[in-house]
Amino acid sequence: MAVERTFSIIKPDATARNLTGAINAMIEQSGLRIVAQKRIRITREQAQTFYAVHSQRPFFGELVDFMMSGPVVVQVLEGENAIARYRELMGATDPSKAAEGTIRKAHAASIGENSVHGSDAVETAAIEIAQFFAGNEIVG
Ligand code: RTP
Ligand code: MG
Repeated sequence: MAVERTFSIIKPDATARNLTGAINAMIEQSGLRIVAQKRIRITREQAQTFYAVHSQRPFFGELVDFMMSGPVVVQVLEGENAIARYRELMGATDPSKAAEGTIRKAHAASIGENSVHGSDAVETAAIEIAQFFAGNEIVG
């Protein structure tokens, strides 16, 4: 299996509740390695670009406003099969449908405010990492 990198965001609902460390502990306990991390405020333009795939969905405006509503922690996670493993650790988009032991089951408030983002494919992971990190900010 290939060593991959995936892009993660600890979203504003989680930073507001001081959960960065709790979520990072779940990430590290799963065996994934945090190889880059910074706490930032996302601009409207960054949020719109990041979620452009959802621009025609009814929740797009709400999603962009939410992502700007407080600090986020952007991260690069590394490990074998990291993209699928992190999606599994995050749990379903709707926390009421997320499995026991997942980040969203443990911490997420609602389908909109669901605590974490993770890339869904190799191509999107590369694009998302490049949107927020320079190569020399990632230390594997
Ligand atoms: P993400 O992209 O953030 O990792 O989440 P995901 O793949 O599990 O879900 P996706 O379908 O890509 O949706 C992106 C984000 O949009 C918000 N959302 N709100 N109100 C709603 O019905 C609704 N549906 C999605 C969530 O924040 C979701 O994570
Ligand atoms: Mg998604």
